[in-house]
Amino acid sequence: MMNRIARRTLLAAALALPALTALAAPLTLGFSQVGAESEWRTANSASIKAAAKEAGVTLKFADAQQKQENQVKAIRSYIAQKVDVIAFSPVVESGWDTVLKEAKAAGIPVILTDRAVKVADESLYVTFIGSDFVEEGRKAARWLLERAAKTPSAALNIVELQGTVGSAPALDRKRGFEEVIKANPKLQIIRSQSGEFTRAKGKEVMEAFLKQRDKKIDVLYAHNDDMAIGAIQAIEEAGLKPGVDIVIISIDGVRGAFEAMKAGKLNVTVECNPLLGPQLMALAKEVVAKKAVEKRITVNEGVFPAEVAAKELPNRKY
Ligand code: GYE
Repeated sequence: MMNRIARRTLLAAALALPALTALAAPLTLGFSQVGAESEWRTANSASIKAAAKEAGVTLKFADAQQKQENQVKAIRSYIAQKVDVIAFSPVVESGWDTVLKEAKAAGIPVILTDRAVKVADESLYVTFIGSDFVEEGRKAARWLLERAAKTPSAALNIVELQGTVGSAPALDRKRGFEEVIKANPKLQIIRSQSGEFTRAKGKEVMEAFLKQRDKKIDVLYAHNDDMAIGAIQAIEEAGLKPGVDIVIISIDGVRGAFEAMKAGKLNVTVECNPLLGPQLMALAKEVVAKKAVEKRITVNEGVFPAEVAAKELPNRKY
């Protein structure tokens, strides 16, 4: 017959078993991606998928095709599937309160990646990992201020291609840029419209800007490289030299931008790092293990003018 100690040990082991299995079971992460609108986004999705594999995380991944309703649907389905943690890159800033309350009620933690949300109750998400978009806008404008200081006589009419309407990067990149250009009254934004972060739309809107001949366009500020690349085509088709006749500033720092800079068609790109996968997986594990994490995790980024493009291109990872 088993003695009391042996019985207790057995009992303790049996009780611990479910906990152990839970520990050993791979963590399931439900991720709702914005879409596939840009080179940045493609690199971001690839990073998340590769990092999940590497970290042994079971990833459920849905592409929302730039539609908030698709993201809400994906998040609801992750709740129904009882995933361990939900992460998403919100296409726009507002309108998330209801679905995030549902996740909270289900006890599923939420991590924001890349883009922020505006919610009344900040406890609806655990943490946000991504870039400081206002600072990116400021960096773009500082580069222009310095350049303008070298040609003091020039009037500098700027056209702006904004990102997706209502998205954090579009709102913040506009705000940061406007804040800094105020220092020089010659820098004026004469037209500003959304190019939805895509090449096709960037080209289309730039064509429309070029057709309005009331004022000369000196500078293009594009909220991402893809729209700048689309606009470069429009500028060339209009018989002008991009990077020379019109100074072009954009954001992201994707390979396509470095190639355009090497060809002398783009003047500067402000880096925005899409390789968030490894950090996201580490965070997801910590959050599921109920460890305390920072509410806001930012990414370190640089500014790359055309002069360094050829040297930097081989080092680029996206
Ligand atoms: O700059 C743009 C993409 O949210 C930082 O989204 C991201 C932006 C990026 O479509 O290219």
